[in-house]
Amino acid sequence: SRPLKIAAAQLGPIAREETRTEVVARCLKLMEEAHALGVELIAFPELALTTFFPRWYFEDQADIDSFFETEMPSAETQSLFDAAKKYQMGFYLGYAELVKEGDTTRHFNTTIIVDKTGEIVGKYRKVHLPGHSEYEDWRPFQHLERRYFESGDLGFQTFDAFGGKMGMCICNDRRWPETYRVLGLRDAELVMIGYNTPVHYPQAPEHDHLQDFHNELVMQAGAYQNGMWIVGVAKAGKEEGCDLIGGSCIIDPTGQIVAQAKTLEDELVFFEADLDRCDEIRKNVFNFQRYREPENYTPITEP
Ligand code: ING
Repeated sequence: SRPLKIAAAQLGPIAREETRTEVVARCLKLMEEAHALGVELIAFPELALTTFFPRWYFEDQADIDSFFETEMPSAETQSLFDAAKKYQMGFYLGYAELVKEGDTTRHFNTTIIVDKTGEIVGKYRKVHLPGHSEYEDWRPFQHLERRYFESGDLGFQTFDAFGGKMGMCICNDRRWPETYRVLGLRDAELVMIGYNTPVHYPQAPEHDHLQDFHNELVMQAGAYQNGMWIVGVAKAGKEEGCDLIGGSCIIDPTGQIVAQAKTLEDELVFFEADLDRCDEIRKNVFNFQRYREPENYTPITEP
């Protein structure tokens, strides 16, 4: 067996005026609580350092860029890296990444994996960007990820860390089966997924009551169909008037939810995983080598 003590660090609402320092203090509190449990890897939500700003329309790029990080670690986030080293606890963290390449500036919805020594060992940039790119006045709130971010250019990769193969994706990515299959084909054993998911889906309000069901459905299916552990981590609660689902959870390779958040606030969800349990699935029902028939799947990669 390859035991790994993991935790989802669900965050409650982050107010627009809340500073990064105040948010980091909340994250450090969860890391301290996790340390008492012997946690080795803790996962924070998508865009964990600020309020979910794509709910608003901005025209001034400076206003938009105020929500982005130009360096990681930065002065405000260094203490997370220090805590990783002090507690021997790695972390997954979501943030808005601003990249200067010569005279062009790029914007990504990004997550990193930091190991127990405080080193960044993996980076991912969100591929599936939901929502829209222009102001739509019929919506009670906007969802302008397609205005503020570029689609990720790093693909779905796995990273050797914590005694296994780690994977990442972000929020809407978790709804797309291709995400899990690519990570599974790259031997991911544990995939971390931060999310900000409004209860209200303006285009189909008749589905609002299904948000928690769909959240669990897609991650449980992904875990089972690819024989991987999944850690889903919400930014939850009523954030600037917008209700976000919670339901942060840890899912085992059979697709069972083994631990789940009970509140919509800052809450630690803990479990001791055994990475070897992926074999129960990957050596049997989803033995890709033996049972996959890729010559029948070509439409999946056709644009
Ligand atoms: N948020 C949502 C998500 O994919 C959404 C957008 C909500 C899509 C509900 C479909 C239904 O969970 C982000 N940030 O992707």
